[in-house]
Amino acid sequence: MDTDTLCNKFLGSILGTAIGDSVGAGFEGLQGFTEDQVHAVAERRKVLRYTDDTHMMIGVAESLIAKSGFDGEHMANRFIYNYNWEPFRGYGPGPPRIFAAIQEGESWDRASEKLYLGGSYGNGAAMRIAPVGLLYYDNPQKLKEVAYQSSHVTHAHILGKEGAALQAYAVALATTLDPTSSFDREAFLRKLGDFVVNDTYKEKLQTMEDLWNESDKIKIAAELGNGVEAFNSVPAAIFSFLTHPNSFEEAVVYAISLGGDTDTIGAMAGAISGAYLGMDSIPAEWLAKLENRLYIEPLATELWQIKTE
Ligand code: R7I
Ligand code: MG
Ligand code: MG
Repeated sequence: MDTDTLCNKFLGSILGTAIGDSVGAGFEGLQGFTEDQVHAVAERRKVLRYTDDTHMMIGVAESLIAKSGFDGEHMANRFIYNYNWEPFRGYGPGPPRIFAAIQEGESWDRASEKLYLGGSYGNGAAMRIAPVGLLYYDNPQKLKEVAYQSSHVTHAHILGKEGAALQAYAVALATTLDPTSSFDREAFLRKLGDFVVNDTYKEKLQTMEDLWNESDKIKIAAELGNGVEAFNSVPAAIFSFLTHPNSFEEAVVYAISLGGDTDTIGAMAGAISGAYLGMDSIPAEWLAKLENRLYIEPLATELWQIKTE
């Protein structure tokens, strides 16, 4: 792959996260709305404002860039710094409690273990993982290691980490593929199944085989999940991409129309689709309205520079 194409894919995945998040944000917690309504909201909005999903993805990217790789203490401090500036971004309940504990002296790699019983399995680690999927797109073992480590800052539960690793790997696989060749859905799904170790995720991936032609979104949400848990949202995002591989807009709008945790499922579908199709596939009128685009976009090029220098 030539380096310009790779750069376009990095941009597509980073901006795709932010677009999916900000278009989906208006529907969080809702159910039973149509794809037309999603299109209409995206068009009507003057500014597409993002939430914690993008805000934390920015933190992951900033830290990977500053350290040319993973540094847990640095990433934790970056999350805290960003949160303290903009606490209003709709964070889940866990991360702010962890940030407070670290600021009170707890070590960055222990604070998350005290949340819930054995750590959070919320989707907060998966929603922000695109930069890890991109930086290690050609090294699945390292990708898994860094996905787990970066998750651990806030999500110590194995299902939270595994969901993040699976989402990162989907971004990575999408990055490796040429979108001008025909898309092999079964091969993509098989690779995800071989990568993931946890049965909860293996079973969700298998379930997809029976859902390719299912039009009832309530049934799809019931089978794959559309909630705030990593295992109830990463599969839905992957499924949205796999059923709409050739259009960023269709993949993201479909993901959001599944309802529930719409900003997050939209963000993760956008990350995968953008990594496959590249930034040029994202509707220009959406990109033009994205809050802070001028800050977010260079993060993608800086990650690409680290990768290609
Ligand atoms: O995962 P997290 O950062 O939340 C991300 C979500 C996304 O939808 C964002 O868009 C934003 O809206 O929030 O926050 P956590 O608090 O770690 O986890 C989210 C939720 O998952 C928690 O509030 C719990 O409801 C649930 N959860 C658990 N419930 C029981 N037992 C996570 N871990 C557990 C658990 O171990
Ligand atoms: Mg959010
Ligand atoms: Mg959400």
